[in-house]
Amino acid sequence: MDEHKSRGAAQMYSTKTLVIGLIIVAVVMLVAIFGLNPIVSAAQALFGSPPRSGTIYIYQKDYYFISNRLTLRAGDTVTLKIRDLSQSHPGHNHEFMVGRNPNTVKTILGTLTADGFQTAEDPKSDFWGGVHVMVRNAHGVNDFDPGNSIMNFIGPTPVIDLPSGQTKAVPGGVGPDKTFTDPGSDLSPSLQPGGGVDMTFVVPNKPGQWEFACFEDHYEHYRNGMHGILTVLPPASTKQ
Ligand SMILES: [Cu+2]
Repeated sequence: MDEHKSRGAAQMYSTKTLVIGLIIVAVVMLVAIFGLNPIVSAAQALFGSPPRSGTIYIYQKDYYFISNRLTLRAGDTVTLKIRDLSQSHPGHNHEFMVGRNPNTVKTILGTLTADGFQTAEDPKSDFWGGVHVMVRNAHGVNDFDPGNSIMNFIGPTPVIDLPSGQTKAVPGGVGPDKTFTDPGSDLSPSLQPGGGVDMTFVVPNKPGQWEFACFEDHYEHYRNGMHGILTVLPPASTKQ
């Protein structure tokens, strides 16, 4: 009887070992075939990724973002440190826009994405609409459109895009008491290779899935894959 029991246990143990072994082999094979990143991305798409807060670096490469997935929680204060790490010669300018539904254009090749997001047209539907954004450490900035945000600058101020397509250079900085906004357009820093900006803001209570993207070079960057997914979670419950 005892012998029978221990044989059963041994059988169970070996079946469990076999299943675990097979799972490990399957994972190793998937990583070998597809690489790690697509599998991590797929897992994040399936199970979500934990929200991040505080300081978050976003690197711009040719033509993709690192990371291309970002989860934030409404009400959290975050500082996005966006850095253009273009490695091409010559390097590429890159943008960072957030929205939904890229604009489209009809071409002989069919309907293709065009510049910017449709959500920018209405500040209420835009991620940045009414959001106070404090910009610090602006360097190597080609130009900066504040879009629907209410934007302040501390320290060196880049060339700022203003309504009606004008731009304005504010040498020496403007300080936190001066705000800029450009209703109806996308918030968009355009960075030169090696450039960067730090944008501090409270994540707006606009839960759901958003996209972040670069549309430089007549939208070629977007079409080449330079876009990622921003997931905004509802604010943390205030109930204890
Ligand atoms: Cu780009």
